[in-house]
Amino acid sequence: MKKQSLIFLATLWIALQGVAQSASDTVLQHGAHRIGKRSDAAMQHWRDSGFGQFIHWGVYAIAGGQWNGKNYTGAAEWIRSWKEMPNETYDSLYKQFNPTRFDAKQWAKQAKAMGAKYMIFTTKHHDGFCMWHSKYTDYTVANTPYQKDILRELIDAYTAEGIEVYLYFSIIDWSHPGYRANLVSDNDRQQYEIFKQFTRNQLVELLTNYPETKGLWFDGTWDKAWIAQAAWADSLGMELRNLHPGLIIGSRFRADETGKRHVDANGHLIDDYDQRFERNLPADLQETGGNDWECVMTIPENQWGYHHDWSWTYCKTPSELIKMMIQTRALDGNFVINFGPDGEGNIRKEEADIATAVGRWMSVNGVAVYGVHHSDLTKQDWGYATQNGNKIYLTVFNQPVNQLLRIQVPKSKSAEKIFVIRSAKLLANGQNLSVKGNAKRGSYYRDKFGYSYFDLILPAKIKHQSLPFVLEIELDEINVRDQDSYQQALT
Ligand code: 2OX
Repeated sequence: MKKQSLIFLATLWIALQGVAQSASDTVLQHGAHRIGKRSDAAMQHWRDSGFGQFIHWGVYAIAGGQWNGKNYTGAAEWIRSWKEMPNETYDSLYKQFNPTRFDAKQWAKQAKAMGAKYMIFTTKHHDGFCMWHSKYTDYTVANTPYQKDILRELIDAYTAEGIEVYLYFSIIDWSHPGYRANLVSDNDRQQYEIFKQFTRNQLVELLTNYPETKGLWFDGTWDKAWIAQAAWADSLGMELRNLHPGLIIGSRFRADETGKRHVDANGHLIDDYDQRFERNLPADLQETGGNDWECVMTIPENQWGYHHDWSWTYCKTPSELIKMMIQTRALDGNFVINFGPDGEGNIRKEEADIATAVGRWMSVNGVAVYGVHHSDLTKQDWGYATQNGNKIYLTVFNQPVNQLLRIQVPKSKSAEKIFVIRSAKLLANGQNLSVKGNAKRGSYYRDKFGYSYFDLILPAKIKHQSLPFVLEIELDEINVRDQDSYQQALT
């Protein structure tokens, strides 16, 4: 291309950008600093990882959602806020924190076997208790009977298994004297400045002492006091990113200067991925806004930290979790399952069993989860489709009553062409499946909306499986003018 044309195109591009921004957008200093997805290798790696593990562990695990023989049905990691439990009692729990059963290597092996590619760990939850040796407070694991640096043990063990570590960090800190939810007096504002400096120091400390960190997962950022810190939080984010190139930060960290969270006043996602899908999934791609996003999911209804008793709460099955994971991947998000180890360092049997079941499924069907994105297929009743290059993965939750699985193929852009299923393979055993009504061999079926369908013939033994199965298919686009037996079935 000639130099002039390049300059012309570049000028046009800049002009169009200018129009797009000036026509309707508010001028923001502290909104999104990028429109659209990050395109660097670190972010692509996050995207390809697809599946992670969350671990909520802190002194709340000792209480386990119970106090004085009473059961707390709120989230167990919030028990300090429960009116029956005195704060002083909670704030002394760390003196008993001695998880002698904790085995970081075993947790990491279990996570690896489950298929997790990354792990998010609660370095500090709302109570302010630090699971690392922070020099900025005494309220850390260093001052418990256990003493050892839990974050260091976990990073070493998970890194050894090839699992990347992200740090959960709560801005809410009930242990810091300067922390406020709301700033109403001059004293509040002075105290909050001390708290902000403390927060900044801890974050710099984490990235400096744990350089293996891939990203920061912020929480507890919904208070008025924090929302009002748009400029300061923005500059802190930049400082952290400069300190740690490639760092991944979700949309929950900071608000813009108009107080908008997650998406700024112009509707653009703040920072790297949408963190709003907590125990919640988008229904379709439109709802994701085309952004990167992540769903973090609990196994019980709403328990993140360890709760002694799960008998009263509805728990998800491996099948439900796998379905959510595939729905997530089919809509270009990452899926994360939470674990809440107990005060001794045990991962409860219910969670271990889920890790085993999900891992067994992933060892066969992981190609449908890792490195994939949404597919070219429309949403269909049998399940969800993901895609990697030319390979489309059909994860089938709703099995047909007969042996025929009807697949709607994408429409060709050309009226003379259609897509056909060239090959189909059952991942569980590598068996190739035949396609009924293959247009290459003759007639095919097309509905009044212009969609074509092909029936895959399933093996008889696939019926009545407890977990979904995955088919890997490839499509061909063929010219139908040459097909002498073209038949249009209007239905
Ligand atoms: C939301 C609105 C009001 C009060 C509390 C919440 N909240 C806090 N919801 N979830 C949380 C924390 N985020 C999860 C990832 C857990 O850490 C949970 O404690």
